[in-house]
Amino acid sequence: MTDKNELAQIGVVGLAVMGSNLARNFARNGNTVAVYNRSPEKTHALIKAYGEEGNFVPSETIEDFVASLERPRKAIIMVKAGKATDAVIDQLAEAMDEGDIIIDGGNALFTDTIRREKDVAARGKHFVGAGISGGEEGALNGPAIMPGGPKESWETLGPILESIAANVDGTPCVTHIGPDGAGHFVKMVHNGIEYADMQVIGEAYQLLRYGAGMEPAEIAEVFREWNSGDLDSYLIEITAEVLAQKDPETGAPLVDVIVDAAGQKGTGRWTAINGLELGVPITGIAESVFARALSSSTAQRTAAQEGHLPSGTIKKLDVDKAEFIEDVRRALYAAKLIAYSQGFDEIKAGSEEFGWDVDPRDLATIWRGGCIIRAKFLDRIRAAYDNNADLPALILDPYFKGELEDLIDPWRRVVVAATQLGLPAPVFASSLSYYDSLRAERLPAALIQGQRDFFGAHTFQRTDKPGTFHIEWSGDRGLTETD
Ligand code: NBP
Repeated sequence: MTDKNELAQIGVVGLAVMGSNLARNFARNGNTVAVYNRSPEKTHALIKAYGEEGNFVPSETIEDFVASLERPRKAIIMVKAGKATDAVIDQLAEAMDEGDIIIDGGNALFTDTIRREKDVAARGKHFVGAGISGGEEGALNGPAIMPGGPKESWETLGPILESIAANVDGTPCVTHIGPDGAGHFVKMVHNGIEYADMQVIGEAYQLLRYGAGMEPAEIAEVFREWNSGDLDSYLIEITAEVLAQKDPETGAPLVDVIVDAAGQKGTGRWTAINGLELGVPITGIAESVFARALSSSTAQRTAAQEGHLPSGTIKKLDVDKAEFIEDVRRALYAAKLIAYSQGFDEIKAGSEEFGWDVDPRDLATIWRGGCIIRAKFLDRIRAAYDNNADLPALILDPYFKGELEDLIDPWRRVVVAATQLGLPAPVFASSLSYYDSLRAERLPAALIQGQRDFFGAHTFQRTDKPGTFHIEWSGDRGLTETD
């Protein structure tokens, strides 16, 4: 139904797949929705196909669109991230009045959101950068939403966003994350964790397929079974679906006809870059981004295969298949746990750096539904932060520590097996090194400090007394204390 005289509670600008699904979600949940797209064809197509789903108010100019909103006006931008977002923000800020709210629901880089919030605030309007996860399906049926921006905007926006968000046990998967860029920041880290989660699933598949010699359909059954235990999650569920799928053209397993070069749109890369900038060791996420880059390094991969790079001695799997499958499950669980632990470390560091006061419990709560990394496991993460909001690392929570008792040996066995089988397992292996580094009483960083002092007089600290020291390497090699 459309009614040009009715004022809308919310508006959506940008009616490609995400925007039109989000607009339908608002309408289906009883909200009157103003809709506008730069090229009017998309607006017409939406109304023609889905106009009966609820109350839509279509406009062909941004001025009409703004005029069709009730005050304070609330408009969500769902256009291509980058310049298009800036252009639409400018148009909306021009046409809107003081106190109106502009929401960017695209995948913006959080530093852009910080800049935009300042600019829009200087023009007397509110700006909310909101991370939206769940893809097309989530936008239509209930995404997880991570809004940042001023707290007052949340008071106005909260009920309407709650009406369309996913819902788990009566709790909507949306809450105010923190000021300015906090929402887009946590959405970025969510996507980084998603990269790692997908990669560890991929590594488990690779080991079962080429280590244990299992066929995709058989592995699909294993994933189905895993989905009923600790690993119960959307990504494990869809993995079973993908592995069970046959290519409609050839009848071969679909996974065998898909080119093994993984794409990326950039949010995983941003997470890794930000981890480097903040000095947070998010090794699982960074390795996952590199693993995708390596998969797409076609020229090097071809040359390496044609050039027959030596493999060394490759062993065959010499353990019972059922035991190996269970070991792989546990290694996957352990590596996934590390990825989440590191992701939450990055959120904590970002929150401190930018003064956002993000509560990790909020994320563990809202990520339980709607988003791509939704998993039963998030209930455990929430409980961990409920027990201790200042956990130094998620893996130090008593429950997860207890889980690691059962995971650590299988995890070590799987990394050894992958090495002996000559199969890549970058996140399984690097996460284990991260874990052992955290546990190690002494790290080779002491030697690195010695090297740095040798070539650059960078000084070092001693284990036995306070102060800053230097060795006169090119002189008498005596110890001097520096200021
Ligand atoms: P796209 O990212 O493909 O963007 C297409 C939309 O942007 C169209 O409505 C287009 O209008 C509009 N647009 C462009 Br391009 N330049 C514009 C400009 N200068 N002024 C006004 N409008 C402009 O759409 P999408 O895949 O629906 O994604 C929307 C946002 O949601 C993106 O930021 C994306 O990163 C994010 N997101 C997507 C997913 C997903 O699964 N696809 C998930 C989560 C978040 P036109 O019709 O006139 O060309």
